[in-house]
Amino acid sequence: MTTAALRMQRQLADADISSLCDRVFVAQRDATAIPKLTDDYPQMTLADGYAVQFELLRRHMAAGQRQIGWKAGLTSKAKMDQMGVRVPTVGFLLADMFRPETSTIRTDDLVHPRVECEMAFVTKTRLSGANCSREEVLAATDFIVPAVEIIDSRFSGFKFDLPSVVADNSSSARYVTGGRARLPMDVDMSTLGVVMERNGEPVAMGSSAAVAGHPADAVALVVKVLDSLGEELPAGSFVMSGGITEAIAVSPGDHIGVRFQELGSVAMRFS
Ligand code: OOG
Ligand code: MG
Repeated sequence: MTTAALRMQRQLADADISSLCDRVFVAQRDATAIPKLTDDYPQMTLADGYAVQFELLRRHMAAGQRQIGWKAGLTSKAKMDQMGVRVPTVGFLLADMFRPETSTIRTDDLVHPRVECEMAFVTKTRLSGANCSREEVLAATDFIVPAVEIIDSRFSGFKFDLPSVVADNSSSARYVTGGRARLPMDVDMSTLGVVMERNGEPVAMGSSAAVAGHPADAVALVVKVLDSLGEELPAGSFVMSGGITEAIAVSPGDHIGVRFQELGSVAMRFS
C-alpha cells in the first residue's frame, strides 16, 4: 500500500474542481446517479479527486455540518476485487450520516446502497505524519467499536475509477455503530471473525485480518493520506477502517445483522 500516487500533481484548474464539486454535491443531495467524472475529465488525477473531496467538505462545514472523523476505503482484497480499484482511499464522515443501532434507514434518499462490516476506532490523542505506524495508532486509540457502513456510489452502475470515487467522498453515505466498545489491548484485532446476515441468511463472512493486514494499519493509512494533503487526525476522531468483506446490496424491507467476534452485534432495517 503506497501513498506515492498522492504526490502526483493536480491536473485540473480550480474552476474545474469547483464545478465537479457541484456535480457530486447535487448527486449526493438528490440521490441521482451520474457518469464517472473521468468520462468528461480523462486527465483527472487522484490529487484532483482529493481536491474535489476537500472542497465538498469545506462546503458542508460552511453550511454548519459537523465532522465526526474519517473512513478508509478499499483496504481489503475483497473490496478491491469487488470494485476493481486497487488503491485505498479516505473519505470524511459527518454527524448527519450517523444512524442509531436498530433504527430503520431510508433508501429513497440513496441511489443503490450497500452495507459493509467494519471495525471503527475512536482516538484520544492527535495522530499525524507520513510514517504513522500501527503501534502509534494503537497507543492513540481510546476504544474500538463494531460498525456497519452504508455506502452509496453516486456513479451509474456503482462503477468508478480511483479519481472519481475519491471525489465522491469514497461513496460515504451512512454509518451505524453498536455492539460493545472494547479497549484495543483487550482484543486481538488481527483475527476477529465477522458474519453478516441479510434477513437471517449469512451473506458475507470474513476476518478483520483482511483489512490491510490489521485494522490499525488502515487507520495509519488515513493519517498518511491526510499528511500528504497537509492535514492531521485530531484527538476524538471516529475512524472506520474499511469493509472486511465485499459490500452487500440492500433493498427496502431488508434486515441486516452483523455479528462481530468479541465485539457484539450491530443490526438495522431498511425501508
Ligand atoms: C468505495 C468505498 C469503499 C470500504 O470500506 O472499502 C469503502 C466503494 O466501494 O464504493 O467504504
Ligand atoms: Mg467502508
